[in-house]
Amino acid sequence: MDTTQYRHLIAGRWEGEAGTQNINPSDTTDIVGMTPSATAEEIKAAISAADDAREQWAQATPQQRFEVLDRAGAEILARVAELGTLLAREEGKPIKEAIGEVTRAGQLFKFFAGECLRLSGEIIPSVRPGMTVEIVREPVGVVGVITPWNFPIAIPAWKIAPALAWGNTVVFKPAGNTPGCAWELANILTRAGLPAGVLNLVYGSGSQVGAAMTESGLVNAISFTGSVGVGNSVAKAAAEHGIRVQTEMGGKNPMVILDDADLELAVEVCINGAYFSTGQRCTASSRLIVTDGIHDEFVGALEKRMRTLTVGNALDPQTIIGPVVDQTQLDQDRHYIELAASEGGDVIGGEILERATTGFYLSPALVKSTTPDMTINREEVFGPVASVIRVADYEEALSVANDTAFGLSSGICSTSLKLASHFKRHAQAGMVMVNAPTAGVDYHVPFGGTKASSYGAREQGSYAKEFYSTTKTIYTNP
Ligand code: UN1
Repeated sequence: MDTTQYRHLIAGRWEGEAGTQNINPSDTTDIVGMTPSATAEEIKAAISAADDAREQWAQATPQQRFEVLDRAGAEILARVAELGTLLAREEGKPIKEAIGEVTRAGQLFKFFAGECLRLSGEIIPSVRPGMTVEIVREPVGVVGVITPWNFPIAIPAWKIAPALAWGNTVVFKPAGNTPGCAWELANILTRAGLPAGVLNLVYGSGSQVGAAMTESGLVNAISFTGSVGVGNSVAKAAAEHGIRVQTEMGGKNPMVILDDADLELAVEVCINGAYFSTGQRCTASSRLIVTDGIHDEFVGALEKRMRTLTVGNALDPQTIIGPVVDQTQLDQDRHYIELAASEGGDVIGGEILERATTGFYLSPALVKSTTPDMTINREEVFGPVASVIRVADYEEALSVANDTAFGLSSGICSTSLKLASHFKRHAQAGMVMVNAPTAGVDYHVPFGGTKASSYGAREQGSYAKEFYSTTKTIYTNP
């Protein structure tokens, strides 16, 4: 298969010498592409280009912005199979899920294209005679977009599309593991007619690009998705420089299974939430909290279903669970699995597997008989690993579900309207799922969490304007 030479996109020009290999985690002999790493000058040039393009894009008409985003969405949707193959190849997401993610990216561009036409303000009578007050929304300015490898096209889409829709310019720093999707996206937006400098793409070290963004004096907002450690340091640096910031970080998402749950549905919900996308989702269900009466039957059925999950090459249509993204992540997954066993958990699966091609294959792991204080129930693994906590009743389930530093997504499987309704109100999370997996969200509604999971305004849907625009209040005395 092809090896693509990626380049930075700075002020409309493709630049940089390709240096690092982009390796296929399903087959480490397959080099997907070669990625450059930005020098300090290149990062500076990208930020300046975004600053230079600010005024032009801020003044573009809603129609001009709509057309660019709509065309980009159309191209993504027309190429879902091809882009899905690239995504599967560079990230290891099984092809069907990869195509699903690319489709979501196309839909996000279409949604935010529509948002360009829905920009509105308010006119309010002043408390002073004769005076009128207008409240209008304006772009924030230059937005730094820092994205992770686990959703290499959907997350860039849900940050870049609203940034552009509300008239901002962008400096985009994608994750090192997934440069290919970022490269395609930058090409698509360029072909869609985005003026030079409105989107700038730089590859390189996260800490170097992040520091350049916060210290440049030209970046007005940063949207970050990634680990808790990096997210918190980005937020801190942004605050020190008066930069608006939004961070989406980890999860330790609970899925509560009550005695009255539909067993078959609960098993499917947990299989999907815990293991799809190889568990590499901040929304993954990693703590399965199960009440006493259904515990044994549920765990037995889940184990049986786990054994049917085919682990293999992401490009093989039979694969349900792809490889882990790289060796570092595989080591982290194995570390947590071993730690869970040493702390008294009963581990099923979680073994390194060999396949026809050399890759980072790990069988899904279930850690039974755990207690809420074990490390496996406190820290995010970010792999195909879930644990089971047995509880007496709904009250205990709710309290265990909320007993975490995180608060992204929280789920319950129950046929009781009363208990599910109580859970919806009392789950400490930004998103609550009833009889549905904690992961896998719609593209047109707010996304984000509470506690250590998220900081700043929500992403996605119309609510994204709270981050990507700012209000101006205008008083007129005619
Ligand atoms: C989803 O569950 O559909 O990094 C999306 C993540 C999240 C996205 C999850 N920001 O896993």
